[in-house]
Amino acid sequence: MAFSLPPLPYSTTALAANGMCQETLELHHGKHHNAYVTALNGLIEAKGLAGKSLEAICTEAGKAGADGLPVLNQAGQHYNHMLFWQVMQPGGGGDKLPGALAAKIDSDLGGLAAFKEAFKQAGVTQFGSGWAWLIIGADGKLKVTKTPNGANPISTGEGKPILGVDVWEHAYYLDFRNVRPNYLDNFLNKLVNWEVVADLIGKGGLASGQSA
Ligand code: MN3
Repeated sequence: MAFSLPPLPYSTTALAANGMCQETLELHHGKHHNAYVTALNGLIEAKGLAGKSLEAICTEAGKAGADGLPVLNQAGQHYNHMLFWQVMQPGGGGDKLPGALAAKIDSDLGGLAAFKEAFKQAGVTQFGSGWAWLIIGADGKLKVTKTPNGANPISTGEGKPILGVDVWEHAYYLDFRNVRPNYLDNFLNKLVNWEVVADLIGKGGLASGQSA
């Protein structure tokens, strides 16, 4: 058994009118994400990962600290990118959220505008490479957080991510050059698939369905 690169849920040209061009998606999905999958598969035998779920591998690698980093870098990035592709759509973003999601953001995070600002700030202030997240915390409440490099809220034990944005430079440099805040504004206002995010609350996060 091995991990595999799932196809994008839309074509590589589908997001071009919304700030993510064909070249970005071809490189980011076909090269970067694929390289994480290939490297992770190369670690399965050596690290005794056979038969484990992707989520279990992320959790165990996170608990192992520095010793777990070689696995976490690849397993985390595989998980993170699978979620990232799922939570975008052509013509997404904006302020029309499914009612249950909007209500939970209101009660847990003080409203959509406050959430968007917190999420953007998490992405802007993640120094170097990493991710900004909306997660379901251990107390069942929504929370905004961020992680460096290939880590994620599963590996840190913070909770289950339902929305994530990649702030590695490879995610935005072709479309927004060095201006990460504009990439994050664009993500929130033109790309997020709120229906998928709302669905992931009900499911308790993304179930990768993949095991080594
Ligand atoms: Mn990436």
